[in-house]
Parts: sequence; structure tokens; C-alpha cells
Amino acid sequence: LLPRERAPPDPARPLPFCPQRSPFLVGPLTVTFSRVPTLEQIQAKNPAVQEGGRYQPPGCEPRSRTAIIIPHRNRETHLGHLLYYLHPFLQRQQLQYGIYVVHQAGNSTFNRAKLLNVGVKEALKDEEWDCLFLHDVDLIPENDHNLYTCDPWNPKHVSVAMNKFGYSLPYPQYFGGVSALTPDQYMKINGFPNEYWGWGGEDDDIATRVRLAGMKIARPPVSIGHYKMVKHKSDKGNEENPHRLFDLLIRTQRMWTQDGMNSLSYVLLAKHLHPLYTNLTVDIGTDP
Ligand code: UDH
Ligand code: NGS
Repeated sequence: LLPRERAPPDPARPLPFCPQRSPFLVGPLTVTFSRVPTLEQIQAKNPAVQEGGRYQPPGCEPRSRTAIIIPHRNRETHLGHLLYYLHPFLQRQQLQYGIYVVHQAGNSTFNRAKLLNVGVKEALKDEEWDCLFLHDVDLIPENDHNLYTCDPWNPKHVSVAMNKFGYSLPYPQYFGGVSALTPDQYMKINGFPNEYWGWGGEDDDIATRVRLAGMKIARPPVSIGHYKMVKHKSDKGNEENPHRLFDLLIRTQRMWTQDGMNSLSYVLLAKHLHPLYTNLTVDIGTDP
């Protein structure tokens, strides 16, 4: 048997669970952005990753099947940096995983939260994922003890210590960047809002949904939830949303059960299995 070849599953002898603590973890990581890796270079370093950016640990039953969902438009270099670090990171954690890039088609105003709803809906058609990681493209985890698994009870806010905020939370209810929910938790909050077009506020809406659905925000320790952001200017097509404070956020309590996964509509234009990720190109409509 070649080292990476899997023996066919034998129902009489199921694989043992992977250990509670993976022996491959190294802790703090050095993250730099001096060179943008090409997709070919990343592929060469990750020969065990399968089409669509999928992976299963050899020889043991993973403790989590995690889907990473990344909202995207016009950030190819950031995607290169993220894939370069994330693939080895997740393999060291001995997870089964898949990476989904949800690409907003067209030039209308960007809508991060709606793209994440689309990613969840489409990812769950592929696999019974245990855990959904909603992941900004420009945030690179700096410590592999930050496990990409879900908290069984509460939605988890994961990017608790970003370099741009001096490695601490900018405010206690902050829920932006990287978060992780089980599919049940995601449905319990009716997913994310679809009506936040442009920059800001959608993450605060999500934090409010968590509270209104009777849950709390779980978090990893600050020493572990370190992220380095790829520096960039603000994006064309993602200008500050002028409605976020006085039209939208004041209505979350009234709207959260009506606006979300139960009202999601979109047109999937393409689904393409790249060697390092599954690309979903989607028409999510335009800012009204
Ligand atoms: N994103 C894209 N393309 C865009 C815009 C956003 O891919 O054109 C995605 C990307 O995954 C990004 C995420 O959406 O990481 C969040 O984008 P963001 O602009 O909300 O957050 P980011 O931290 O930048 O990347 C903050 C810009 C500061 C704007 C300041 C307004 N006061
Ligand atoms: C808050 C925004 C959040 C945003 C956070 C950090 O003010 O959406 O700042 O922004 N809330 C509102 O605008 C209501 S950042 O410093 O990353 O640009 O995530």
C-alpha cells in the first residue's frame, strides 16, 4: 500500500478516532506576506489534498468534518496567502475538511453575509459537515492550537486577537472575521442576514441573532486566537453601508426570523472543483 492510499473501509474494523490532541500541532506560526504563492506551488506542497480542496486524514476517523466558507471578490492574492497557510494547518489538525470560495458575480455592492448563507446552503448539499467555518479571506491563523472545530453548545467567534486590533477584541460583542457554527446553530439563528449590502454591521446583526436565539458567544483563549491580516485598501463596491445603524441594526429583533436562510434566494452560476478549493460563482442580486 502506498503511504497516502487509503485501505478500503472494512465495516468489521472501523478506523480508530484520531487522537484528542493531534501529534502534528506546532503552536505559534510565523506568517509573512512577502511573496504571493502560486496555486501550483501550494498544490505541490499539499499532495494529499483532493479536487475541490477536500481532505481526510489517513488512518484515523476525524473528530470533525469542517467546511471552510470564504466570501470572495477580487482578492486573488489574499486567497493565495490563505490557502498557502490553511491547507497545512488543517491537515496538522487531522480534520476532514473542504474549502469553499463563494465568489460574488458582477459589480453590484458586495454582500458578505448573503454570500456566506449561499456557501452554507451549497456546502451542505455535498456532505454532512459537523462544523461551518465562516472565514474572511484576509485573515491567517497564527497558532494551530486554534482548532477548526465547533463548540457543541454555542456559536464560536474565533478571530479574537487580530494584529490590526493589537491582538485583542475591538469591543466585547465583536463577531467579525472568522466564526464557527454547527449546522444546527446556524439554522437556529436563521443563518446570517441577506440585507446588508456594503461594509459594516452584518457581523453585529449576527451577534444579536445569537443572543436572541438564546445562545451565547463561545471564544478560544486570546493567546490562541491570533490572526494576521493581509494589509489592503478598502474595496471598490464595498463602501460603508449607510443603512446599517438606523435602518437595519435597530430592526434585528423584528427581522431575524424573516430574513436569513428561510428567505435566501440566489442563482448559482457555476460550481467548479479546483485542485485547492471548490469555487461557487453566484448571482446574489443587487442592492435595492
Ligand atoms: N471581500 C471580498 N471582496 C471585496 C470585499 C470583501 O472578497 O471586495 C470579502 C473578503 O473575504 C473580506 C471580507 O469580505 O475579508 C470582509 O471584508 P471587509 O471589507 O468588511 O473587511 P476587511 O477587514 O476590510 O477586509 C476592512 C476595510 C475597512 C473599511 C473601513 C470602512 N470604515
Ligand atoms: C464596527 C462595525 C463592524 C466591523 C467593526 C470592525 O463598527 O461591522 O467595526 O471594523 N459595525 C458597524 O459598522 C455597525 S474594522 O475595524 O475591521 O474595519 O466589523
